Amino acid sequence: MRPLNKKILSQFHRIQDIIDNNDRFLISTHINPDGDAISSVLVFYALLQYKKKTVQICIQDVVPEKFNFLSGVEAIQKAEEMDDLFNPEALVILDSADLNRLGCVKDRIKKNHLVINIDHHASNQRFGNVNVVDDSESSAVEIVYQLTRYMKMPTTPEVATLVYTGIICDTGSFRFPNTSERSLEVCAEMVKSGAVPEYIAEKIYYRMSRQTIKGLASALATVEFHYEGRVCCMYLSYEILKEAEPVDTEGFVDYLMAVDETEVEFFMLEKSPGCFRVSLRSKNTLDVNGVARKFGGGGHVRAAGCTINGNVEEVKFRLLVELGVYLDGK
Ligand SMILES: [Mn+2]
Repeated sequence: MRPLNKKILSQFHRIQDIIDNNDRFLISTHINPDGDAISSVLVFYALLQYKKKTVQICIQDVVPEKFNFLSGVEAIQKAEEMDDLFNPEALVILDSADLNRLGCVKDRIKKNHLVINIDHHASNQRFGNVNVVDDSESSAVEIVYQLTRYMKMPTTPEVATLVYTGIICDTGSFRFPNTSERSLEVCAEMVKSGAVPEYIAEKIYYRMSRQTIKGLASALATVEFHYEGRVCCMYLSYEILKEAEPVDTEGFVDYLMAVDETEVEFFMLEKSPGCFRVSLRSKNTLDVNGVARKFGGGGHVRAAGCTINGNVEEVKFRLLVELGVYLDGK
């Protein structure tokens, strides 16, 4: 294991103190949870179970079906299923740059709660009593894994599977710029500890539902190019999303990144009528975090998101105008 820097060590020490001195914990993560969010929650859950604590996990939105093979996933509750009588002493918030990212789970936080914040987003607001924020890490789960080692929890095959899953999801299977020597080393350690890459890849990438591939086809039919092909975008309308079977849109924007000679890609998902969840990607240096922040969102330099209201043409126009400023500024 890589030696931890002093600052992170002292934060880990404080987290260990909180865990040792409290019994009831609530773990949560951001809305529309992705593989890193779910894995980091479940690794922290394993850690607290190992320490014999009373734990509940609560996430605003439903966990996508493809993650149903992960150990502990059945313990995740939706916000409305939460036990109102459960009164946690400490909250563990993972992979979330600010408390608004928790959606309605934010309302559960009380002044007297101790808050542990572990994240790898540069834009993190340091809202916790303890904050472990390291944007040099590939994923939140990579940090949580280091905490488990610090606290001497054995890495079971189940935990190894969680950590490996979180890292491949956040690095786009080792394609994105956050793929580091360190994240590859951790994945090698996970394989040694019992994670099976082919099994995990099959679960994550080869189980798309019929409704999801139809949704992808609808989105791809809307592809447009702007600024001489430097920007590529598409959208998925609420009309298609509202059908009975859910469409899992995670990774849709990545299809746009496959197009040659584009610099920026964005995908507009109409979550409810007139309300678009926008995912932005940048292949080079253009800072989409800056663009997303203009609309109240955020993320990383090369991957960010925001929510914009309007009809699809208005939303697209506003994004293109903002992107134009950045494209000219290069
Ligand atoms: Mn993440």
